Amino acid sequence: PPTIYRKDYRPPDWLVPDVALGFDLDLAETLVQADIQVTRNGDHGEPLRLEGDGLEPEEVLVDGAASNDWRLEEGALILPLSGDAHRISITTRIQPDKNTQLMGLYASNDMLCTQCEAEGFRRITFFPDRPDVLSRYTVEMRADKERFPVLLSNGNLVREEALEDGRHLAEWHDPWPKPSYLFALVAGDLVANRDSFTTMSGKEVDLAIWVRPGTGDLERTGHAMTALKNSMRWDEERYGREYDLAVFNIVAVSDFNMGAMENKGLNIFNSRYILADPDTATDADFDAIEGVVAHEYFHNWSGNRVTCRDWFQLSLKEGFTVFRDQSFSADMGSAPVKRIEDVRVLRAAQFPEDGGPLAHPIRPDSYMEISNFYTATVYNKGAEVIRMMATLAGDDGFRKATDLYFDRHDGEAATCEDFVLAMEDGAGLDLTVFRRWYEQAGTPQVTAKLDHDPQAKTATLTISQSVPDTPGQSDKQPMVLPLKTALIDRATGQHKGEQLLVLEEAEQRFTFDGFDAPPALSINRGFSAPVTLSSGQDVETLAFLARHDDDSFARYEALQQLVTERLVSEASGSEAEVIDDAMLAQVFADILADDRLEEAMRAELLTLPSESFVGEQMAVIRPDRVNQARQAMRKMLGANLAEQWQQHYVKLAPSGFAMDGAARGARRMRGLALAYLVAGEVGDAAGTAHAHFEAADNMTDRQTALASLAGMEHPLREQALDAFYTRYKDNALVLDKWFSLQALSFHPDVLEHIAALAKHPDFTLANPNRVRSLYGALAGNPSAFHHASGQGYRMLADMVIALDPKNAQTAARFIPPLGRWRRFDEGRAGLMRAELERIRNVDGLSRDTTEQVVKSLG
Ligand code: HT7
Ligand code: ZN
Repeated sequence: PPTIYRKDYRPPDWLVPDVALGFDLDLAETLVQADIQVTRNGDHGEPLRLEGDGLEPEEVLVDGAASNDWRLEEGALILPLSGDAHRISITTRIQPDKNTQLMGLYASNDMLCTQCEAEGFRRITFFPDRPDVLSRYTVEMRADKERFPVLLSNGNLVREEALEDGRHLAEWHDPWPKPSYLFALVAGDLVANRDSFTTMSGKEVDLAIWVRPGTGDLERTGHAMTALKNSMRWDEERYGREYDLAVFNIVAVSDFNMGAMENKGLNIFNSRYILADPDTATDADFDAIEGVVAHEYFHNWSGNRVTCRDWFQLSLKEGFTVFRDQSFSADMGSAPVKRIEDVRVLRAAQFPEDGGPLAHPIRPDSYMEISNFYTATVYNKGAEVIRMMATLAGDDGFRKATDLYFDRHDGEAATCEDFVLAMEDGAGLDLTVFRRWYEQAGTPQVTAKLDHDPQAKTATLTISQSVPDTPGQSDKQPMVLPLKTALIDRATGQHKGEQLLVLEEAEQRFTFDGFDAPPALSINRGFSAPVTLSSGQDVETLAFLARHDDDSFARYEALQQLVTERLVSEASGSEAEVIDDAMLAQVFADILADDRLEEAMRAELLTLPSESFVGEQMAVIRPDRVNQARQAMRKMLGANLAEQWQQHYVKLAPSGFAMDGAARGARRMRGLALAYLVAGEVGDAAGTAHAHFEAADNMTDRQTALASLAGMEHPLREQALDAFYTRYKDNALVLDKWFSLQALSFHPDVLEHIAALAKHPDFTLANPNRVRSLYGALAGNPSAFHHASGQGYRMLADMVIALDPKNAQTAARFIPPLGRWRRFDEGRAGLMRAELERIRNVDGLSRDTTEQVVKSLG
């Protein structure tokens, strides 16, 4: 496939100020009538190019007269035009129920819905389908009233009419000019949870969350509605952003390639990010729903009112919006816990990407298929880059800068550079060097060394950085790294205040006065810069920080470092000085006994780093050895601290169900205590887990217990799995959990279980959530995926080959785990490569999967 380069950007030759769309909707065949006003943009003789993907025009009119003077080129319709302004009318016919790619107009559970970002609109009609062409849309929808009683599109409803033959019509008008990727329609038999919101200037907005009737889903929309109203208020208070239409609709659909979509005034969601009640959704699901609802709502300003000039600028809307949703969730719950979770996600998904064959800057220079660039780098590292600018600007400066950005670019398609300029002008910063974050891929490696001079009573901190080579980029420049730092007195546990050290060079020295004794170094507090940092501090210092650091993130980090260094040393057979069992158990015991800690934070501190994270720290990843070392550590901590876990387990037993922060924290900590009791084989572990399962009055407890049981060779395992299946077999989202937790288990036969689940009558490649529930879990379970036989790799590759012709986007997302082959021992690397080659050799492989496979093979 051809490569598209950022440097080749040219403004559009033709603009489209107004669009009128007519749809005669039906599952099998939909007629699309597009009337577009086009105006020549500048002085040139270029024809009008309207992108199309799999379309044939039935009729083309220019200013009302039939025209044959057009041609199709790579799917696009090319139309020479003599004047500077014309009206183009094009008729196309599409088959929604044959659309398995879930891009454009498609059918899901007898409902019709759209997904247009990034390039799906061209599957509906011919159009300059690029984000810098902004148009006002009027949409007329006609459909059978019984089968499609609800007809929704962007903006405001302006007309509704009954038609002949049981059909009806709805007309929607969106007054805000928008790019085609924000177009949406939904037609179906739906019911709504309705509410309203009064904006800061007193305007009333009708809110509705639409779901399928008769499924119990309507009763599961309350949490999403609360999240929506909280988001609307928060964006007013924190960013001064008010909602700008009289209605805000959300529709939940079961078949969706990603999480959700921010179409103007008509957000479309993967149902897993809308539907929740305590019986079917975990506390983590509730949090994810709050975060995604907020994310899509916040796009109304960061993405819709100010959109992207081209897809290379994707992080302009996504990085900024992730930062905004992270800040919102931090404000709604526990900010320190949220920060740790966000860093866990970054380290799990983005750091490996940054260190692998698919590494790219947050503003990529080129792509073959833009869908492959909805990545953890663009989203999560993009958010970290915004966070660093917010740290450098301070709260007031950041707010001034975002106000300036929204004022300057409202109604425009902007660039990342526009955002940085607004930061500079609004907050009075010089971001010349900082811009490298947009240009250079790779996670900076930072070394910090603290020296103490007893005579001068000074502590000198030497910090150095380097940015590793990544595909197509070497010899990188140093980055700007804002490092929040404190030097903690070991005797008192106090420090003289946190300082923001800004590293701009490859190496810098900072000297601090007034230290009689060597302090403990607390650096990158709050994870103020997205780097890997080694401070070379000894086990005693890290144990001290794990017990006493007043920055929650730094405290967590110290304990993670202690545990990770020990596991890496065991898995790689190194002789490094690492924490021993007794000391580690003592640190855990002290944290278990620390009565100032919130339970959620205690659980966060005591959760071991994942096998994948530990593996990533090794020169050559040995998944089996990491698994052995980590399981042994869990067992040791479970058994040595049995009494303490037991005490917490009993103390945190609920007297009834509640959803407040304290109750959720207690559930989490109690679940962790159960996991350690099971790992430590304390008493009748299976009996305890089964009792937890049986007593559960909510999905969080039920899933925690079932996940433990799923890893056991015990008759209670099957009993509990069967009971769960029987109870929830009609709820697709809960059944996804049933697939996932079996595939993620520590059971010795997990691979056979996964193979059997792939043949289960409830498994289907047609539903992306179901595919992810089984194969995402396979790829996320190192013992299964990296089984020395190569069977895990083979299963994943078989699935990709089967899925690619049906849903290329979802198939391509499973390539990166195989693309990590260079990090593994020779045997595994060879097996992984062989599977990539097998996929590459498939005839007719999609552009999406081809790009990922070719880049992964290198
Ligand atoms: N902006 C949305 C992106 C999205 C998407 C992209 C490609 C294919 C399907 C998709 N569905 C949604 C999601 C978001 O970041 O809000
Ligand atoms: Zn987004």
